[in-house]
Amino acid sequence: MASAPSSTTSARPTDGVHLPDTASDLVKILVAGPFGVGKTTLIDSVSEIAPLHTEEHLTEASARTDRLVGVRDKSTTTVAIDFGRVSLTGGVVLYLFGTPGQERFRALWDDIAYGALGALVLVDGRRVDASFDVLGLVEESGLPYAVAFNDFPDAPRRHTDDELRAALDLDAATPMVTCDARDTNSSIDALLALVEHLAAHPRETR
Ligand SMILES: Nc1nc2c(ncn2[C@@H]2O[C@H](COP(=O)(O)OP(=O)(O)OP(=O)(O)O)[C@@H](O)[C@H]2O)c(=O)[nH]1
Ligand SMILES: [Mg+2]
Repeated sequence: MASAPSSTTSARPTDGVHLPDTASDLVKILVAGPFGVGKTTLIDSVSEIAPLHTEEHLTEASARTDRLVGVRDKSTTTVAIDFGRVSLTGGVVLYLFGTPGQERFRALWDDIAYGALGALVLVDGRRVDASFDVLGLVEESGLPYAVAFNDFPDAPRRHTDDELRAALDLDAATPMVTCDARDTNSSIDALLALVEHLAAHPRETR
């Protein structure tokens, strides 16, 4: 797996509310991925402000709509967006918008993606195919992105980087890192991999 930049380049502001005086580049980033992959967890782990969540309990009523394969222990789900903010050194501030993971929220995608400069796409190594739809959406929207494989303990380790890249049909330039969304430094490293990619491959129309 490609290694991500060191998280020591991140900076947390002091009061957890206001932007640091050094803030110069404010960037909207999507945190995308399938149902239950860890989007809410990642935003929680890095946000310097109290994150906004729109969690609701999963009920029997949604059992026939939501694919619970691989995420049977989940009791809540995001029904609109997650939102958080993290400041990096160099004046870059990321506004993180977590997308809902379920197919029935597809209609929200264009609105949530509006104005974003890039996306961090989370992939669950236990069910790689669950990420295909989201990757398709991100590519369709022309957003540069990085892929973060979330480190679930029971994920199979039998695939090489090349095999995973081939399975996801990733360009050679697309960053691919491993990540534990529960861990702040690991999550920041994944975001830094994306930011470095955005700096190296800016979108033509912004
Ligand atoms: N081991 C491990 N567990 C994780 C990781 N990321 C998330 N989890 C766990 O996976 C479960 C689901 O995480 P969520 O953050 O709710 O996933 P989500 O993508 O926001 O889910 P939806 O909004 O319903 O699509 C939680 O119990 C997390 O603690 C990870 O990187 N490693
Ligand atoms: Mg969520």
